[in-house]
Amino acid sequence: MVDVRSAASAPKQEIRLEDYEAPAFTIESINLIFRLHDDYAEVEARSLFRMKKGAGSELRLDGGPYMDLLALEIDGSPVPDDQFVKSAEVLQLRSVPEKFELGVVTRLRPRENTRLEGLYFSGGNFCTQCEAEGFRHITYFPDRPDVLTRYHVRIEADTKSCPVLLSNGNPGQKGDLGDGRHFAEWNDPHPKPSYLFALVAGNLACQNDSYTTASGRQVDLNIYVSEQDLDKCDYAMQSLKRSMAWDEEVFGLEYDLDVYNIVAVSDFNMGAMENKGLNIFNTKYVLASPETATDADFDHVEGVIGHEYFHNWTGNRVTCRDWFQLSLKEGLTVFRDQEFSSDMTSRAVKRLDDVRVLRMLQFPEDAGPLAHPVRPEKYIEINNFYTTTVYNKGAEVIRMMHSIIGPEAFRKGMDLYFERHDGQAATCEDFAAAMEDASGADLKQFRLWYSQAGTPKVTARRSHEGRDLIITLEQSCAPSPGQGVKLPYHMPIRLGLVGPNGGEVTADLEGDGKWEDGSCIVNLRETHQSFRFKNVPEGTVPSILRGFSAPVVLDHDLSDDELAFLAVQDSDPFVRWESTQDLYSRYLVKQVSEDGEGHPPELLLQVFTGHLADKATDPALVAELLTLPGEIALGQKMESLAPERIHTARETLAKAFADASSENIIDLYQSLKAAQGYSHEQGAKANRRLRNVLLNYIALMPDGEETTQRRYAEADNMTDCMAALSLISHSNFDCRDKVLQEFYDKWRQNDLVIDKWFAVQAQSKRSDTVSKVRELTQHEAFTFKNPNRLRSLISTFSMLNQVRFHEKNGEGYRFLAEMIVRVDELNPQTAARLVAPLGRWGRVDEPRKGFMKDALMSVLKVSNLSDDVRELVEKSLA
Ligand code: B3K
Ligand code: ZN
Repeated sequence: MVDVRSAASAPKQEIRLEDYEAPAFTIESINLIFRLHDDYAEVEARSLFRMKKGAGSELRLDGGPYMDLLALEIDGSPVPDDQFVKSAEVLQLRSVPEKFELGVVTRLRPRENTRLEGLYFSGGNFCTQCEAEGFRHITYFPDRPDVLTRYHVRIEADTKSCPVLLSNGNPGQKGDLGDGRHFAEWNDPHPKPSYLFALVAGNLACQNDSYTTASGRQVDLNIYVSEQDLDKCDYAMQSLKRSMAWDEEVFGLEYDLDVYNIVAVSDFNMGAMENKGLNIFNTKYVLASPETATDADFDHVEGVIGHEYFHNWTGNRVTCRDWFQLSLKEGLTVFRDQEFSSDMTSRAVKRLDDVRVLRMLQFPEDAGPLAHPVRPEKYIEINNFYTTTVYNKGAEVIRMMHSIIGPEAFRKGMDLYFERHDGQAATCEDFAAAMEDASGADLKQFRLWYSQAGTPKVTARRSHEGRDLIITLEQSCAPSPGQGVKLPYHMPIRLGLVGPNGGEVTADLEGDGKWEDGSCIVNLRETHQSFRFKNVPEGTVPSILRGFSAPVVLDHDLSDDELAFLAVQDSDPFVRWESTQDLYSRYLVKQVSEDGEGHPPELLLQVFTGHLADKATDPALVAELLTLPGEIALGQKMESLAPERIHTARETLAKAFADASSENIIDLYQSLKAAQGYSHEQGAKANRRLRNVLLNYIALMPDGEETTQRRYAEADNMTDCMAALSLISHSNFDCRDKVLQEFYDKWRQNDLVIDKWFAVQAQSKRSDTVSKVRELTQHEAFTFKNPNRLRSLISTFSMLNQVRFHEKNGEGYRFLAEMIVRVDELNPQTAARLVAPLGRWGRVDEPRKGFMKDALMSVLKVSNLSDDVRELVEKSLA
């Protein structure tokens, strides 16, 4: 095993936004020749450089420690040794002409590349990952997003082992080279930064289709996968076509090449990569069949296919000037994929899912030692900034602009942004300016969302004057690392007024805001600001933060009865859900702090049974209304985390609901049984979602084991199978071990399903989980080399299983620390992604706090730690 860290050099220096300097050279074009061999690859790069006016004649190129430099030439002549200096990361040429062709030949070892960045080997195929700084591990080059050039690529490889040769752009010549080798050429007419370069060579099967764009251009669509997965690409292909049509319809954006290629590989650090014309995907987000993928998996495939496709405009045609601007493409593209999925499925349920993810992952990041603004100001390792703040909070920032200026102005703003910046590397400021210019709105204060970290808190209080209702909003934001004092944000708060009979009330507003589709969007800009609604009927209840219109923590003064009223009556699905959750949470938090065991109040049971009987609402939403707040969400509502007590209180309430409503639950469960067998239609998916939520309660009833086991045995799709398996995995049912073993034996050939098998055990609430998870790292199917496998066991355990990760003896923390060190030897990027849960020590009491810090310290003591892990561990301890 090669320890990738031993090749690394001195620790990297911090990079700062304020130090940005434009590049000194432009590059007209690059010709790349890849000569791929079984055990090495040779890369010849010829680029036409042109010095910018006033720039010095020194040329600095980025490089990496894992490649050999075989040749360096200027205009065809070797550069003498005394004319350049090469360190592990930089190649510096002392003096170059104003215009010249730079020739660089490097030798790489893709098979030894376990970091999965640059050129590597996965499942028998060569593939690349260049974002953010992987191209420098292929050749010496100005590897920065503001250097755009035209790529011509030629790939030469063995005909038998690599029949498929792909790169960006449109296909060019191909042919035989003799000696069992062949070649293919690719030309990308669109100038692009190096992070969008891609290459794939291997033995892959292909599903083809085609799409005709609005202006009549025919595009060949290809999805490349390994032969045995060819039957699982239909959904990805349909999703791609839906994405293409959606972007034309909603944003007037068409695809711009003759081919769109997608390749699925099993070893991948993230979900997927938007390389121009050649997306490379984690198999997890391409392959889906009802037998092997859950409904949620199908949704993720559609979302990620959409996301990468939408990057073609937001990311590729307009790219980022520097990596501090990452949210320019990621926040915007997440917003676009969320909107796409909302249009394809249920907008209400999609919003709940997105808010849940934001709260579960981004809020803790924003409240902890790794908090950073949507546009960070400094970093050591940029890969550590592909965070939920940059992505998901970044998307919320775009969504707020959309709310403030309205959908029409937003579309105009997008048009203007493309008109101004197509073909350029832009900044978040450019985007905000386009929105401002298109709408006439003043977004000066709004820009604080880009520069200030932390989740603001908004307090809403009511008062009455005669028949007028006055809502006073107050905002604050706690300090975060490097930011002691925060200025007030400009945030759109969407409000509604629900009259005593449940109808929407529209009242004249005194204050900064406007009514739109039954809701009023008010602009909160001050620390303390009031909004007067005139002449409001008595008994009207305000519905605040409809659609979760701003990423804040809301504190309101609604009574339990008012929450129960909104839970049933509000026209806004988000507030219905939120009110229900608030009601359940209030009770649970009280139970935890008082260690209470009493029966839940009648009001809670009424709300629960009311939702059970609701036939007018989408069953997928009803499923959410019947789901208790998760343990992590409950933990966030407490000063100091009490993991076991939260777990017990939640289980106790679930059992009380199950006991009190057993008949209704069973009746509804039976009535939802699919008459016609499996279908992937929205209605069928919604019914499955509801049915599986009900199964959670049924599992707690006297015949729970039998029903759950039957559900497992009769499942004709992976959604139902996993719902039952997850309950079995939590349980002490006699069948538990046998069922888990059977599942493994049945699916051992399918990596993505085996990932689920690991995850379902990592999530188990049983008291033996930590030791089981540790044991599973010794299982024949476990490997430290595959990021999906690592995430399914280690991240699932440490990020989703609150009660077991925070085991009082500190075993969960020590286990995670050991894993971080093990993974770092092979793959620093993935290792760094494991660190965050250990940084949450501020949330727990002793002895946990001490154990968490000890675990972090133990990582820091390891010699040769990667910059990736070191940066996050040091920050986590600060
Ligand atoms: N842009 C890539 C992420 C690259 C991560 C590099 N560490 C995928 C995406 O967001 O679409
Ligand atoms: Zn993205």
